[in-house]
Amino acid sequence: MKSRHEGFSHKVTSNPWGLSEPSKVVVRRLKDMKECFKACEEDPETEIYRVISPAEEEPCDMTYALTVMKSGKIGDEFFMTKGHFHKRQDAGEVYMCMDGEGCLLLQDRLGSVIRLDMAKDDVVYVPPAVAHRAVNTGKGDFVFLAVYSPDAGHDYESILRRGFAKRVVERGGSVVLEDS
Ligand code: PAN
Ligand code: ZN
Repeated sequence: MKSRHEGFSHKVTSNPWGLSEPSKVVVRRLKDMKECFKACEEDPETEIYRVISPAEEEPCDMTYALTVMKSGKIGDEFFMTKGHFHKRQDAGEVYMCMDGEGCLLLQDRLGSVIRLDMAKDDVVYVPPAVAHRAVNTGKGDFVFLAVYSPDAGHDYESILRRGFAKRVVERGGSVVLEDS
């Protein structure tokens, strides 16, 4: 394995979307995130998204991960990520949209939410200390690269307990942000 001090690189591949080797893949299915959707009658094995990241284990100060989210809905809610705060309060992140259309929900510790739309070639800064969730509102895969510090840590529990105050749903063919 190459040392991280030598740098590392990957190709973002399309068709299918992914990262070149050496990389690892985590698949999130409906059964892994039932608490996130209001309805969950769909097949628990339904893949919602996958996260592909470098396979190297050596510690480093920056890394990246590619998220590939399918298009679809559970009930009236668009496919989305679980969402998390970073454990480190000073750790922000940059998202770059490679394909598709969607949005990011950012929720602060007081529960206020903003929605930032994202489409191919958009770059978005996610500030520290906000929970962030990506939502695929388009008809194809929603693909984005996240660049962050691996020691930021992912805190899923805090936002799961409280929940996002808004959800992204389809109403009469339109994408709508409504109170949870
Ligand atoms: C992203 C997310 C990725 C999956 O790389 O981890 O999109 O979302 P969840 O982690 O909420 O399941 C990121 O924000 N990293 O910090
Ligand atoms: Zn993050």
